[in-house]
Amino acid sequence: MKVWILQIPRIDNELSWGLREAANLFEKQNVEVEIINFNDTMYKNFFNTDAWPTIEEFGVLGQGKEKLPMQKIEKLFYSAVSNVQPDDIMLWSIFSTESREWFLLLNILFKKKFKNKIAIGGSGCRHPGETGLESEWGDWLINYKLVDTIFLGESSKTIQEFCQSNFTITGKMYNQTKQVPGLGFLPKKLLFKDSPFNDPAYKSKVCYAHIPSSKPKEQPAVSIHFTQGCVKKCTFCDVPLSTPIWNMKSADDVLDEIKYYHDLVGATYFNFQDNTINGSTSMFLKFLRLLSAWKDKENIEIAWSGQFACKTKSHFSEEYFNLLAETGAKLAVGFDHCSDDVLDHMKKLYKWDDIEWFILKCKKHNVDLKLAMWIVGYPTETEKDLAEYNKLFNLIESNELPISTHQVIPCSIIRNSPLEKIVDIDYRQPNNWTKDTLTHDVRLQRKKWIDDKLIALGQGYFKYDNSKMRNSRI
Ligand code: B12
Ligand code: SF4
Repeated sequence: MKVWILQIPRIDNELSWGLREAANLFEKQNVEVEIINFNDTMYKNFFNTDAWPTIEEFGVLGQGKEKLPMQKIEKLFYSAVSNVQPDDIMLWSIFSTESREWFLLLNILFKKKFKNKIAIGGSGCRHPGETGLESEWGDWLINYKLVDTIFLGESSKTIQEFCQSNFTITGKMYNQTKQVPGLGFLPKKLLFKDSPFNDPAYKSKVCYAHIPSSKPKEQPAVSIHFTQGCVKKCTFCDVPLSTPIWNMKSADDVLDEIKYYHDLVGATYFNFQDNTINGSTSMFLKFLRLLSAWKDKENIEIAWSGQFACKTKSHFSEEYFNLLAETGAKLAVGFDHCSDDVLDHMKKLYKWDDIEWFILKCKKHNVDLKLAMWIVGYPTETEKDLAEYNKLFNLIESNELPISTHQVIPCSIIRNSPLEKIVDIDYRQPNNWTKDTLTHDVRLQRKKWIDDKLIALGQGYFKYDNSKMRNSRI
């Protein structure tokens, strides 16, 4: 008996890190695993062909109406799964709900010819989080017998339980452990599963926020977990709902994992897949000190990237900024707004003054702000609040900022979040919510105003060629 994990098509051509972790968790239970990278197959066969725009749009929520080159896709798919045996288990990796149309299509093709048990898991299977769609989606899949088992969210315990039940558990499985679970320390063979797909046109198309652009070709982008959940409860965010318990590993444990990957494959670039890597200021500072001392001892250049929280000035020291720069930090920061009233309502716990100070400190110390994220159309955002974005534009005009890319995201309303109570929303069309005069169209106009300004100011933009992809959750 074998477990097959299939990577369904997604926006980029990378194999998801969670899928590798899942494969490793099965192997730890002595289950034989094989990965089918069907995403890569799609890229290799269709990228830069006439069919590509249709294929690229197909996975976007609500847009799967175009005609796909079905005959060729079917042929490629049946060839990819041709070695699956009747008693094997098929697992589908759903990285984000954006790819659910792909899941449905491939699952239906699979069901036509095979009778195997099917389970799904990945970050697109969360509980309850987002707009609540995941959970409902899960119920729907189970009702229509499209899947037998669903792994919602973090799966270190549930995969183990599933194996120990001899793969008989059905329905939705969910856990969030109180400690950071035993993830990571992946074997070498799982690190080099990256796509060999190497089209220069593709490279110029995608701007990675999480992957250092200077990564040497032969090195894998190694990912590491430091934390789970978040210390804050910002009103617009799904993390407090989908991963309510905050955990952080010790700085020493994380350094051990870094050393492990350095010894194993010479890795010097590390992506942290956390929601907030610096939730605990003291633990994170300890980590930076250890990391800096280690790279000095080894006499190597390193770089790392992660989602980093802006905080009030008192959380940062000169030493902190020096360490960020020395260890090659590439930070993705959700500053989220320029209006203090909106920041207060969001429960961000800092003000514009702190944001400005933080950005200028990064400039002074040469800390790379790889991505700055901004929210537009927050339910309480007035015209006056919106105009506060001029403070950002003025800052950009009078300084050369260390921000490589910006991303402006219209606010979405997470089910069961505090925002749900103050807007009019029908979750069958969750992006179409209103709050008085703040309609979908108004939010899009406001986004366009900020987008245009940033582009006119020559700012880098987090952009896929098909920018609809980035807007699909508006
Ligand atoms: C890194 C990241 C990215 C990177 C991915 C880089 C890469 N090559 O992998 C980039 C920037 C490209 C990206 C893009 C997007 N992302 Co993103 N991303 C993340 C982030 C920060 C980390 C994901 C990760 O690797 N975690 C570490 C792994 C180990 O955890 P995991 O994936 O959850 O895996 C565990 C379990 O899920 C399970 N598991 C995983 N796979 C499988 C498979 C099977 C079969 C089983 C049984 C179990 C299993 O086991 C693992 C161990 O417990 C998460 C937020 C977060 N902190 O998790 C958002 C997140 C996954 N992204 C999200 C979204 C929405 C997107 C975009 C759609 C954004 C957009 N509108 O463009 C795109 C879509 C990309 C796509 N579909 O192709 C959402 C997904 C929400 C949802 N339910 O759909 C998340 C959760 C953030 C959020 N809260 O909004 N993203
Ligand atoms: S700090 Fe970031 S991850 Fe944490 S709740 Fe706020 S938005 Fe979400």
